[in-house]
Amino acid sequence: MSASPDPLPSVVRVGSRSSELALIQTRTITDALEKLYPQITFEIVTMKTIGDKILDKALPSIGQTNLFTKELEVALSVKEVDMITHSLKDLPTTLPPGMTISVMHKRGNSTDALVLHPKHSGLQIQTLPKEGVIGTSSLRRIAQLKRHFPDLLFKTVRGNLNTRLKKLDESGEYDALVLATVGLERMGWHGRISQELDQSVCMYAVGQGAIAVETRSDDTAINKLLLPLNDLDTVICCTAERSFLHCLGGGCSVPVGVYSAVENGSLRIEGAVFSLDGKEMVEDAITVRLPDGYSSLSLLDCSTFAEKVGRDLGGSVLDKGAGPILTRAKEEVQSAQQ
Ligand code: DPM
Repeated sequence: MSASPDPLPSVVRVGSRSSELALIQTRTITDALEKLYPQITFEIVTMKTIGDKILDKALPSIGQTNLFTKELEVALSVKEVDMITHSLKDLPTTLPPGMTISVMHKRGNSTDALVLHPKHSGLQIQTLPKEGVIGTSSLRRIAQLKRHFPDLLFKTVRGNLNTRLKKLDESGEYDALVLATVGLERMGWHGRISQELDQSVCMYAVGQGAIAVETRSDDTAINKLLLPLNDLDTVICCTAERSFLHCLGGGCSVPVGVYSAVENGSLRIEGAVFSLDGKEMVEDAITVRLPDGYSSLSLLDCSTFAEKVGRDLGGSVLDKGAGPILTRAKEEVQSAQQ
């Protein structure tokens, strides 16, 4: 006798941060679910995280890895909600016990973008005035941009996208911001993108551009419901990237950049570690043929494959000396906090 299928719930509660961008991303997920399961009501429950509440500090100096996820994960663990959505790049590589990523939704544009103050309209990062001030608190962006453009200056900017753009336009403190292209696109602000920075200028953050859904590992009904929302190429690329970062000790605020793509039946992944001043860099890349007929493999098999590729890349940058660079970067961040 076969086991009876798990009954479908009639209401599913979806936890989300309350920023406009977080809600747009959450609705992307609930819209897809509503199409698949018209009989189920998906209810969005919003909450604020530490990362939303502390707005006067640069992210790395708050010194916690789950800034944007903790409160949501608590709600998930006590079953106030059945699933939570995040930007994948805000999800630490080690999740709390009993939690799992059940969806990596099709990745959008993974690059970073330059957003200029209107007075610089027509310029590019290469042509900004000497000592132009770039607003960002990402160690990854600062290290890479310092490396390529040693004459630029950097200043922390926090807050949600709306706040940041307002600060750029009105405070007079910044000549430009660097933000994730996908966030600007999702907000409908494509017109503010002055230049997309390709990986030769700024490698992106692990998981950037993809939306993730986190659930309780033992919630088989919900996890099964979510399966069709996965995009296989996104799962392969992002799993490899996360496995690479995990090898390096993880953390959302680290000077680590990646690039990955599934092309012509192969997975290509590039990864790099930078000193905070951008002067040192260790990088490597791996291209591996995907297993034959990979598109009919299970998600688990694809993840296992991608994890190994990420680990191999992590091992090879560690062999080349990435460890001490990262340790020093972490020490510098800590001493700046004191
Ligand atoms: C993480 C970083 C930043 C966010 C660090 C990094 C940027 C912080 C800053 C891990 N999370 O990228 O090196 O610029 O001060 C964040 C954004 C998005 C998700 C905004 C952004 C939207 C893009 C996406 C903040 N988290 O990066 O401009 O969903 O991938």
